[in-house]
Amino acid sequence: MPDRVAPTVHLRAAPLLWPANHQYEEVTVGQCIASVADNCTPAAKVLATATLVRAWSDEPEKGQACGDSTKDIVLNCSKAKVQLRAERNAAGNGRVYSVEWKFRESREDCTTCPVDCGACP
Ligand SMILES: [Ca+2]
Ligand SMILES: [Ca+2]
Repeated sequence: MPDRVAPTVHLRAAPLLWPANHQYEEVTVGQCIASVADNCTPAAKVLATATLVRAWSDEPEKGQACGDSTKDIVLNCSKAKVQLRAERNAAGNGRVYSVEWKFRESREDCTTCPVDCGACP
C-alpha cells in the first residue's frame, strides 16, 4: 500500500531578535522546528530535506524610521538558513518574520510549513 501521508511538523516559538540593533541574526531550521514525524520515513531523514521556500515579514523593508536598513531578509536556500535583520518600527507593535519550510519524505510527499522564525518586539 503506498504511503500517502505527508510528514507532520511541530513548531518552536519564534526566536527573539533582540536587541533591535539593525544587525543580522542567523536562523536555522532547528531554531524554528521542534520535531518532524512521518509514518514511514525516519524523522532525521525528513529533517535533512528541509528547504527554504520563501520568507516575509509583517513590516515593510524600508521607510520605518531613520537608521532603517534594506535587505532585511537574506535567504540561503542551499544551507536552509535565513539571515534576519533585528529591526522594527519602534512605534509599531513589534515585527514578526516568517518563513516557509518544505520537507520531503521518501515517497516524495511534501509538507510545506509556514512558521514564525523571528520576533523583534
Ligand atoms: Ca509518509
Ligand atoms: Ca529595514
